[in-house]
Amino acid sequence: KAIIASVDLQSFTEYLKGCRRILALLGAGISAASGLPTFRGAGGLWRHYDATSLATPEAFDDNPGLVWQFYSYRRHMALQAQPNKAHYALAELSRRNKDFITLTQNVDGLSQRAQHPLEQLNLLHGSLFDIKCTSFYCNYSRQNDFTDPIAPALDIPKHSSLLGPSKTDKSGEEASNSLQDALEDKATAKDVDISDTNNPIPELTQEDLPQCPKCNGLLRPGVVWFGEPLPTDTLEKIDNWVESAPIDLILVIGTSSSVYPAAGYVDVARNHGAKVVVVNMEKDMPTRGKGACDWFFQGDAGVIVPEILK
Ligand code: BJW
Ligand code: ZN
Repeated sequence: KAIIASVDLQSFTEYLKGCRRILALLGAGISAASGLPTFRGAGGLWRHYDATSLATPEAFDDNPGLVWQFYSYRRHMALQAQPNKAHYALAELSRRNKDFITLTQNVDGLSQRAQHPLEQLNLLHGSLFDIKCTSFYCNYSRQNDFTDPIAPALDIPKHSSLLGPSKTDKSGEEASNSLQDALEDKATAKDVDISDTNNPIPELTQEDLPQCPKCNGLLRPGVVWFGEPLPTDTLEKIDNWVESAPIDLILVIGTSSSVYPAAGYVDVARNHGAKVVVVNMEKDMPTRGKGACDWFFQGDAGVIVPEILK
């Protein structure tokens, strides 16, 4: 249950009224209300694996089949999930205020599906629905590929007794990658128990995995793994925005603020004059602990964010 002290809310909304240049930094916690697991803490396990240990180039080199199954599962879950009131409230704020930009670490596509204006949405860690080739000399990539599963061998329902038959099980039906088709799939996020280890993880070979139409090489998810650079054009765009005038406010929503350079934007904003508001389920946040935030609202972002942006 959300706890909002009315004095805090009042002083925050008073300040917000005078704000023009606002930044939001989003993390996995904003999508928790949509039923998607976070990375750290409870829910940060996929089968026996720590989610962050699979989000590395080394894990993919080592066992692309395993890492693809993890991402195929994440794609499936994200497609079954719906944006929540926090995604919609931020989308609405962006429509009202063209001096507001959002930096999201999330790859789940929920802000986009809440109609967040895209020119004000910066994807720091890529997207589950972008795909790119791993071959050194090949620059193949594609965006907004909602095919689920992305390859027949990655059909999670086939390997899990916990899900009903998927659309692709219907013989003779052509694979489609439209978002609408993916959303019509009947299974729901609740149907999958990620801690369930009864179904062994199948060992897949390269032929089972998504292949590049240009060079037959192995494709990979277009997300940013540890040790990889964030998209340069996105970082430049943010830099230009940050440097162009003082910042009034940064909203830090549902992130452990433990991954850089994303977490560093809190200090960047503060150094450009911003006040800091943190929305998090847990009160022992790094940004909070350092005594460095001006308002802290503890609780579910899905409840708090629409409330404080009203
Ligand atoms: C709720 C809630 C509810 C729950 N309501 N709240 C030392 C110092 C500085 C940097 C480094 C360092 N050592 C290594 C580095 C670099 C490294 C890094 O930061 N490591 C740290 C772990 C220390 N960073 C990188 O490697 C980055 N690249 C880089 O630095 O490149 C440099 C370079 C330059 C030039 C050439 C080459 C390299 C890349 C980082 C990529 C991170 N990728 C991932 C995976 C993305 C794909 C995928 O999704 O699978 O991004 S890891 C994972 O963590 C994911 C997330 O976006 C990211 C952040 O996690 P997030 O969103 O904060 O989630 P959680 O789970 O941590 O927190 C959720 C929060 O929500 C919690 O606080 C809950 O309480 C809260 N919550 N329910 C509100 N209902
Ligand atoms: Zn290729």
